[in-house]
Amino acid sequence: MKDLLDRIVNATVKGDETRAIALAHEAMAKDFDPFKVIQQGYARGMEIVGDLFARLEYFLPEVMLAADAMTAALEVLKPHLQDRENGGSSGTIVIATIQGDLHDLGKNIVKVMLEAAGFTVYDMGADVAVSALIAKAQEVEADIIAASAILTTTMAHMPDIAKILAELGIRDHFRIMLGGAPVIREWAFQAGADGYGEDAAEAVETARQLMVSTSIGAQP
Ligand code: B12
Repeated sequence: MKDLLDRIVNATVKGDETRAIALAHEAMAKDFDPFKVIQQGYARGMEIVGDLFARLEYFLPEVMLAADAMTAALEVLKPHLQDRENGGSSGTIVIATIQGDLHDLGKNIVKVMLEAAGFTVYDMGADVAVSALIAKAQEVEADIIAASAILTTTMAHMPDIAKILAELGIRDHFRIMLGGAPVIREWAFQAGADGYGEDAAEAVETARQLMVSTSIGAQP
């Protein structure tokens, strides 16, 4: 499996969409765990792309190619993820990247993994106002409001979710789950979250716990 994961990381870093798709098919044909393939393959590749971008060795076009390669491969893996789960919906989640923030790759991985775990997920995309996120959650009677922030500047909008829900008198109608690269656990709970996930696997674990927890705003 290690060799295949290395090749997936490599294809993602190179932004080779054709190879990224072919490798996703190969991994499924060999019956590899699609969760591992995403986390240790494509997401790992994007981390490396992030480092290269930070070191000014990669620029926008390379980053976008890598992102497209990963997104295309996720489409191949998605049905296989769903195959492993059965039964009805585990719960309803509204997810978005917070306003001012266009980074949606991490949020998309989280969404795919949550769907694979049986959740019904309403994805509002990126750059979504907190008020719109809350309105959607009310409309679909969501159990969980999940928000992603990748910029330290946009993180600042996250506490507004709990604040506005409280002002509307509906704080106890929803669980809040926060995540994204600059968001750390302690900060998330201070911002009023009920749950946090460092990566997509933890996001799924947290969402499952939130569905059975009874207290709102509980500390970890
Ligand atoms: C790709 C990228 C872009 C792409 C985004 C494409 C897209 N569709 O997403 C583009 C080119 C558009 C872009 C633009 C910009 N970017 Co940019 N970008 C990145 C880059 C290289 C990778 C981010 C990424 O996708 N990582 C991979 C994903 C899989 O990881 P992730 O997002 O962290 O998600 C995981 C976890 O955080 C978690 N998670 C994520 N969301 C959620 C949600 C919940 C609920 C939970 C539980 C968990 C969870 O699970 C995910 C999977 O494991 C980073 C560099 C880096 N090292 O990260 C810079 C980076 C984030 N960008 C940065 C900046 C500054 C910008 C720009 C301002 C650049 C500019 N000057 O124009 C603009 C801002 C545009 C905007 N308004 O948003 C800075 C941010 C600095 C900061 N501290 O705020 C970074 C860190 C680069 C740097 N070193 O300077 N960027």
